[in-house]
Amino acid sequence: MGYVLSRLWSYFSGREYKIIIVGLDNAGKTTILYQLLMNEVVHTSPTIGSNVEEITWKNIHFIMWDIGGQESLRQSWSTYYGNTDFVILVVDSSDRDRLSVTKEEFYRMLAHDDLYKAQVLVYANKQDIEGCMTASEISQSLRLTALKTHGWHIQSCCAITGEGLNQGLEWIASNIKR
Ligand code: G3D
Repeated sequence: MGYVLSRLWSYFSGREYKIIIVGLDNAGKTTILYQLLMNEVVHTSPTIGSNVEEITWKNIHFIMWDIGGQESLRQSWSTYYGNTDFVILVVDSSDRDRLSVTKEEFYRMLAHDDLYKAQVLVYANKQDIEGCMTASEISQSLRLTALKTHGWHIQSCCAITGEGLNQGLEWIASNIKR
């Protein structure tokens, strides 16, 4: 279903850029999507399947897919990959225990043929939580500097306040391949 919708979007909306938002459950993906959309915090519940929203930012049109991150749903992530311009990987910076799982899923995803052209923005989310990992720690753990196959950028943020989210979009906007 997600794949079909994504193909339809890309067919009918040539000047829109497709972004998929991935990450483990509870990372803050849905909060980020709706913070970007409405600039307000919404009460979220675990994403079953996906949420999709159209966001216009500085006259650039994005279609953003927020894909459920629970273990049972991760196998279906690849059905959303077609025609993706950017991947936003959301990391819960306070969740040290599962960073290795994020890393595993991240590299599995990047190896997929449908994502060979996609660039990656990593949001190091939940920076408001005391003792959380810094963006630099996360970058090291994910071995981002060794990633040569895809353009990437890491941005610390707090989805609750919205801090850092626009800087991430700035990076995306300046790396769009028209
Ligand atoms: P998901 O879509 O990745 O599964 P959600 O994650 O957006 O549903 O967020 C999961 C929980 O983390 C939510 O709390 C949400 O409010 C919280 N959250 C998201 N971003 C931040 C952040 O930057 N800081 C803090 N402190 N919390 C954040 P609940 O309590 O509703 O489960």
